[in-house]
Amino acid sequence: TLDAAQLIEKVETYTRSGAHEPYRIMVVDDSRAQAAFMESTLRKAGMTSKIITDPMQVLIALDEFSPEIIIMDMYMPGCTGTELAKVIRQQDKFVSVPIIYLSAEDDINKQLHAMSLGGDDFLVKPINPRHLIATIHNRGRRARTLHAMMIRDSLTGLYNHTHTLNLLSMEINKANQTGEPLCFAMMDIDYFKRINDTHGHPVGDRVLKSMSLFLKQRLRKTDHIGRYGGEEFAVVLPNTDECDAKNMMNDIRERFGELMHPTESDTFKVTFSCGIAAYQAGNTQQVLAQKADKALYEAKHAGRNCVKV
Ligand code: GH3
Ligand code: MG
Ligand code: MG
Ligand code: MG
Repeated sequence: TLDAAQLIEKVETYTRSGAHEPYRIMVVDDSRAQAAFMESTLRKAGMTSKIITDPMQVLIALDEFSPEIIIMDMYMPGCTGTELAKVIRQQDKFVSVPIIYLSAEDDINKQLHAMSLGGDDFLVKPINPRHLIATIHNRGRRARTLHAMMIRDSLTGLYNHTHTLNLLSMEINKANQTGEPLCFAMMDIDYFKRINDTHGHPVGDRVLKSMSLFLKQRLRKTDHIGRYGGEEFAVVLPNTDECDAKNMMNDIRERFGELMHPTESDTFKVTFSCGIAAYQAGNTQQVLAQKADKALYEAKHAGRNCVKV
């Protein structure tokens, strides 16, 4: 039998992947010469860039590229950088993305005005490449830390409720494009209140950690694992049909049930129940979550420690 304590040791080291991925920078500038300079400067610094010379393309590019930082020219045909910043800030998911103005505008009043309308920095052209890269590094590091905190649950390091649903909605869009199957599974630990009551809250917390690490180890890199509520977990399973999802979750359920969870003086076992919803064309993320919740309810009523579709 496996020891849950050994699992928990590793939970800390299992945190965010992608911490060293290159920054994704979107550059909005109508000047092709400036765009080319930016592209090569960012590439030399090991960053990934998306150059937009037509401001009308910004909104589409935002969704596709999902930048971590936006570098914005001030004067472009058809609109100004501040107008674009305003539109970008209206979208929830881009509220916290740093916007750095890079413009030849040297009037301090205009610079401050631009910053008051949603900009984070104002750099003046021509810019020393090292100055530019240092600014991006500082902004990027902080933006990444904040973003990681916003989307994760602090006890387990899994995605939080909101982000799990965002990922589900993203995978629904993908499934619509590719025609691949998609499943959403919800899990709830059985008699968890009794575990807390018998062994204490800290032991309950350790069970939650071992469950989350267990899921991370057993599921694929492409699956998204979330802590959906107190002792509820949810997983988004792309490219997985109902039958595969059921087999996968049943296997995980059985193996998790074999883990020995330690107390100061003893060990005990824990099980969970699981409900699975298979995506059908037209299902929204709310509908899919409701279907999984209903299946989970059936699993509980069937006596717990089982998987229902
Ligand atoms: P069932 O088999 O029907 O799911 O029963 P249950 O006892 O698991 O369900 P119930 O919803 O009654 O209890 C859930 C408990 O989970 C109650 C709450 O105190 C506990 N809980 C919620 N969040 C945490 C947490 O972060 N840590 C710990 N230790 N306990 C938590
Ligand atoms: Mg310009
Ligand atoms: Mg519950
Ligand atoms: Mg429960």
